[in-house]
Amino acid sequence: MSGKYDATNIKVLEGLEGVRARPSMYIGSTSKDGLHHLIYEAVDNSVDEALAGHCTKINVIINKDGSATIEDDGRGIPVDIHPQHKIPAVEVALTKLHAGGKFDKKTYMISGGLHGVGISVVNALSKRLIIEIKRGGKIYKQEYSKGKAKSKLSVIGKCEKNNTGTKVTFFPDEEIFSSLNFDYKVLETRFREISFLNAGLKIILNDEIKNRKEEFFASGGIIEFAKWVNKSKEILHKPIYFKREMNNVIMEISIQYNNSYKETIFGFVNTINTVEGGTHVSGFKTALTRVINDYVRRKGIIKNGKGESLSGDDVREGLTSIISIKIPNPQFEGQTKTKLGNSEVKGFVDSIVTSALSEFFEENPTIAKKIISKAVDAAKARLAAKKAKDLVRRKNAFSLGGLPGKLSDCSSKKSDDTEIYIVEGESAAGSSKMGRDRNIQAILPLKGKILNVEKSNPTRSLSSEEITNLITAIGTGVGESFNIDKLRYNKVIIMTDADVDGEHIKTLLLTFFFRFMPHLIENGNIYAARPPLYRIRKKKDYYVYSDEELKKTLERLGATNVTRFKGLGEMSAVQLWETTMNPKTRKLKKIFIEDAVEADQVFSMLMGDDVQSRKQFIQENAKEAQLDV
Ligand code: 0RA
Repeated sequence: MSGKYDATNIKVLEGLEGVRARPSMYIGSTSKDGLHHLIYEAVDNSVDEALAGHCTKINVIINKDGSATIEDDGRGIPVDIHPQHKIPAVEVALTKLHAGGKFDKKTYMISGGLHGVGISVVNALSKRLIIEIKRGGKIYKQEYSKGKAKSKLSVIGKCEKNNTGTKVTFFPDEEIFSSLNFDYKVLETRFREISFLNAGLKIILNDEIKNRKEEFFASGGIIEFAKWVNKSKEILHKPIYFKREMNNVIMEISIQYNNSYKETIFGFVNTINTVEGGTHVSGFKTALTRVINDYVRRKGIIKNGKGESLSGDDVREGLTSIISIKIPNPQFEGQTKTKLGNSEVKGFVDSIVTSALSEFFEENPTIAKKIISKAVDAAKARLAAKKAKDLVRRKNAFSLGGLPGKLSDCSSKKSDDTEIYIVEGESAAGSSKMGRDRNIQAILPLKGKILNVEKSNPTRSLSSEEITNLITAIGTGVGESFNIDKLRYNKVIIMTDADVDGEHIKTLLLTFFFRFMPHLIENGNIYAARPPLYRIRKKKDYYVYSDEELKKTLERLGATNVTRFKGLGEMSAVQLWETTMNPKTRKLKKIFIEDAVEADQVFSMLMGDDVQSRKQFIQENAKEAQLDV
């Protein structure tokens, strides 16, 4: 970090009380994300031990009693007395914040850990933590609570000398966290990622509550990652892979094109997903565009001779790429500290990709041709799409105020507090127009299912009427011409029936936003409305939003009178307002690209051509989808 005052400086000044006083500063939030961060933090410590070459397996258990256990087969945290602190080294690690230089930093050349805050933060935010260490033929144990040792480190047994490792079990403190439930899917996604990024490391996730268990292991590392991302797509070639090491920087890249229109680049720095990109990603992009254009020119592939180049977007259409670099001193920038700032990295990645990829193309002309012909097609489509877009713009310039006729706009022009509901079906649109707060809520009705954007090329989707209505109403434009300042509403709320059709329409819309306005998702502007599933009548009306809640409420009220809402259209304007639209009482689900990997998988599976995995996914998720979203 630079010389500014920031979280890192303050961390050094405070003790573990500081962590409890301001937990979000260390783990991002105290909601679901923060809760999961505790597990990541513990797992990252074990991954560090694996990076140092001493650990091959990490067990993560979600226990029935609400705790989580992370166990590794590393060397075991040292237990000898720390010379300055006069307590066992493990106790230092657990009770001293950011105990920098606590251990020989050389074993930690490359450190993962989202913010590298360490295991002491997990301890500080747990009402109880138990650590067990196997080291030197002995088994040690110690208990903690809210960051403080509750017992002395003691030997509780013996083991084989070569049987070593660390096991941490912690109970997140309900005084700190608003949610205490670990989410299998969230953990699954992250552990899969970690296993791809650490070839040969095995992570076993065992959820004792949901009775689910899975092993994540990728001997091929990021080669398998690229294959996994592309697994429901039609691929053009085997993954291209290279790895180079120089001046303590390790760079690994895998590249595999598929025949879709989407670009998927995942960048990682020390196994941290750099969602906002950074110098490693931009170095890669620059090199890719240059290498492909050079090759095209050298081989005289584009014959029209106008000297037109392929753009970056052209050469990245259908590209899946994983860039993983490991560097000693990463500098993270950006809103969520997930953008790599180290300027020296750009040139490093650029020069390595340039030489490695040129060489690869020379040696594999058939693959080179496939990739280039895809990029040339993309360039043609780009020009066609531009024409289509100009057409849309012209058309809009002639219509009233430029806004679609179907839009019932709100009266406020201040985009900060306005909302647009995108509503499925005629009757629901009618009730929502009557029930809404006209001042701030606009309604855009949708006619049935919008065009499936993944299956059509950009030119076609951008000229469909439902989509142009959506684009004009939202105001930002799409793709390269996207401009967040032109956003006409602060919240874009998708309101569909709580049934299978509604889910499908919602997914279509999300695909649209994901492909054409991903910034709106990142920026937190996209929401799904949550209409109630049931009404319970007992003296007054109660609305419930899930089956679980239904069970609880029926028990609590001792009621039996239940109506299931089949669709939004069944609700009156007043009911719709009270249950789903009133900002004071409604439930909204914010849409995140919490993990772009997962989202991409789901989107292509649901939208793409692979019918088999789509069916399987829907069967597995049908019930949950209705509850969660
Ligand atoms: C520093 C030194 C050594 C091990 C560890 C840290 C270590 C930390 C964690 C945290 C979770 N699992 C871990 N496993 C190991 C060992 C130094 C030595 O034995 O020479």
